[in-house]
Amino acid sequence: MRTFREDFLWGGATAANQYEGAWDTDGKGASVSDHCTNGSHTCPKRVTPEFEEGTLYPSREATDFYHHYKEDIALAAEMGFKCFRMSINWTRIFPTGMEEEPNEAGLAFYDRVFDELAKYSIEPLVTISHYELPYGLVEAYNGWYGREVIDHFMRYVEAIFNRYQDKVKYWLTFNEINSGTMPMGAVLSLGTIRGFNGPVNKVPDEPQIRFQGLHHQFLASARAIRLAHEKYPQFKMGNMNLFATKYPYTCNPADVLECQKQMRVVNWFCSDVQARGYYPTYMERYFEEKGITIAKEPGDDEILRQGTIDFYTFSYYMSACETADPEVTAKSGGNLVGGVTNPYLKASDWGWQIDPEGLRYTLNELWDRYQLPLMVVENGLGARDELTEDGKVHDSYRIDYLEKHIAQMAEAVRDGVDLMGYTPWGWIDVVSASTGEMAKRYGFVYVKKYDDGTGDLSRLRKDSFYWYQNVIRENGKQF
Ligand code: BGP
Repeated sequence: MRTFREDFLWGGATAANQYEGAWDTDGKGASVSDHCTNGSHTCPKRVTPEFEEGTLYPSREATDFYHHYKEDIALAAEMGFKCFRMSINWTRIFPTGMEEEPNEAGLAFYDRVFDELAKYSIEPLVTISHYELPYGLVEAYNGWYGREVIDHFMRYVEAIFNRYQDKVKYWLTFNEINSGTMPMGAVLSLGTIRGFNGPVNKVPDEPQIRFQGLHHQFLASARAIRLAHEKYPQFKMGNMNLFATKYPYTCNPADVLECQKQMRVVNWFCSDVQARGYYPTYMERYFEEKGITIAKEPGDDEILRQGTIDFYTFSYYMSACETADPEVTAKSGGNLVGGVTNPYLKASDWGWQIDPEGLRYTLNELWDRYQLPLMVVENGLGARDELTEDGKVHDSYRIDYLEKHIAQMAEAVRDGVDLMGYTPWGWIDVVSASTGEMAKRYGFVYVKKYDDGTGDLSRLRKDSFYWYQNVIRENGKQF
């Protein structure tokens, strides 16, 4: 029977905008996330073009990796991490996104981080753009809607590829690129929110603008990959797709077809472009029915064909159902996109339906479709943790969630999937992407930082820390 590879990349995932803090230190500029206020499960976070006095912007301090990187990397090493997923904050390198020359102090920070990781032989896995679009590009071009942003992005990519060519091997171009197929993607990923002031669930939805922006991201991703393949053959280039797995609500063929349609637009479209190098034909009808026209320039198709990925990565937290029946109204939440409630599953406190077997199913589907090495670069349970008086967190619920998902990954490996690694989300507590909360925690390490902005940022090992350390030590043999 197959088992996890000997060189399996066990680790954890973070993103600069939710973790680093130091939002204006050493020349850093503001990104979209620095313009987002805090929120909660019931009260959406807001985007404000001007900073409001007395309002909390949680990404600004976050959990302060900027000043804790040595301590945090030592904790990761103590757990036995082989891999550390992080992102580079574009605005640390190009503060408005439009400068001609990179900011040396920003580049130097990541040198220090990569050198620290190297000390422990931990492989960095770097997301080039993880919800960190410079706000300057929102104002100048309406974010990724402006084709000019591709060239600004490439200047950033050239700077970091050149600088870190001997330190980083694994790169992901855009985090959850398919979030652009969903309304929330306009804020988080595309930045097509010029002048918008208000709660994130009230951003006017303009599919024409979103899908055009996505086309520009495809081109940017493909150009970065082409550059890597031409100039840095040691690099391995991946995508990153939000996988919100969907099942037909019943075996009624109408439900099956509805589910297929949703799977294609939400989950497969971006993956197909990035793995195969061209737009899938099923999108023609979708665009036509929605009145969307993608403006392409000569040469675009060629760029997409030349910039396909070497490995496929995705986030997986939950699944949902789809139905054609308007009478079925029970809806569940999810990672930017939900669906119809599945009566066989239970949900987290934030309404995301927990489905470990869905991960095995998804891995098998992905392997069959692309035959590319796969990596689960986000997975985990956002939960409220209780800190005991003696500084412990007994998070058996988190261990239970992760244990069940790793067991299903092991099944998928036995099914024949080539799985490279696993980096559960927020291995140390970070700010939530969807709600801006600290109360929604994922980590093996607890950070004393709270929703009112207080907390001394000290780090404490949760029960799950020791559990995960053991999983890595055994290379997942217990599954
Ligand atoms: C993904 C993002 C991450 C992360 C995670 C958990 O969509 O890539 O940035 O935040 O979801 O989501 P949340 O923080 O909303 O619970």
